Amino acid sequence: MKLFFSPDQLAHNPQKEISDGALVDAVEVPMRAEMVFDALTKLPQIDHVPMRDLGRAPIERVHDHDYVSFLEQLGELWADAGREGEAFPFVWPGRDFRTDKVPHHLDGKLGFYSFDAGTPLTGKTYGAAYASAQSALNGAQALVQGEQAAFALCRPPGHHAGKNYYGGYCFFNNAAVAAQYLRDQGAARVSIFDVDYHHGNGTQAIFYDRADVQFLSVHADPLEEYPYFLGHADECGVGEGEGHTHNYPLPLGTEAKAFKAAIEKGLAEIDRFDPDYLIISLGVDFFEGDPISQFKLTHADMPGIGALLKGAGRPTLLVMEGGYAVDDLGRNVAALIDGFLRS
Ligand code: SP5
Ligand code: ZN
Repeated sequence: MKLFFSPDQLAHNPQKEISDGALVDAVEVPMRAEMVFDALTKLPQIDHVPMRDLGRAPIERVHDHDYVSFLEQLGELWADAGREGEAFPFVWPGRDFRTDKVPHHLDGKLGFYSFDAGTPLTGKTYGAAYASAQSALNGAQALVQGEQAAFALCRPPGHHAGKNYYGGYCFFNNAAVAAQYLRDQGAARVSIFDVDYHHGNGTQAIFYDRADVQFLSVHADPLEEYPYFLGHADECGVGEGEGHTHNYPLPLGTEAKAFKAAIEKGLAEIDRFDPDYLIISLGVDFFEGDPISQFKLTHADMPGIGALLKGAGRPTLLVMEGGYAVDDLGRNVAALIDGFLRS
């Protein structure tokens, strides 16, 4: 299985994030990717291959041009404002506010293009997020060229990012960019199965009114867990997209049995949709040792999850999303991928 990853993705190196009302050490750090890379490249079936730059155009098939440019210019805007460290928004267009004008002031722009204050943004973020999206695009290209499976070691992650907003440690929606690329290369239908502890709100929003990209997500109940405002079971799509979004919220404390039962429900829907390609937004923050999550899957459960996902029987792109138990991250992802490859 081809593995796509660029060292440029490590440039986003935030020191702090806002969590539990305090400025604390960031959890979405470059070391995450290094741990996964080291563990995956030890598997004999894994082949780390060089990347091609497929450009900014496929990213802008999903994200608004002005949003992409804002991220590109953030470092300069932040320095011009005489500020240091990570940028954080603090004011958003809440209910009754206008969103038809982009503010000129940096604090207005930060609020306009984000949905949380938990995502540190720096002058190096754009380059890393761009490279992360290129990993996903290269993985999608490998499928078009006939590979049955590919792994895009995306970091920063993507599934919380919408077409014109960042949040949840995500800037470009790597899985969505890959799905749109596959459509543009001639695929009729693509499924995105989001198997991360958190709901993939950005991916859902991007494809909510579309019949060509099916979105499914297993995740912690949004009444109890981030991102709180999306991911309920009654969100099924709208217009042409009606019936093409499927959410499986699960209670805090969920163990492997219930988690796998939810995945099986999703797999049955994927079979009905009959996609040309499957993209798995994979975050191993469902692990019991994850510092910000509350599911109870063990290291021993990982191969079974991989085997279950392989059972979809489609050309599959795995796109890395969350997972913050850094010391266990590499071996958890490798165990899951080993289960995928063996079955
Ligand atoms: C890609 C991804 O997994 N993003 C997750 C973003 C979660 N951000 C909010 C984290 C809130 C953590 N609160 C629990 C802290 C435990 N002390
Ligand atoms: Zn997550």
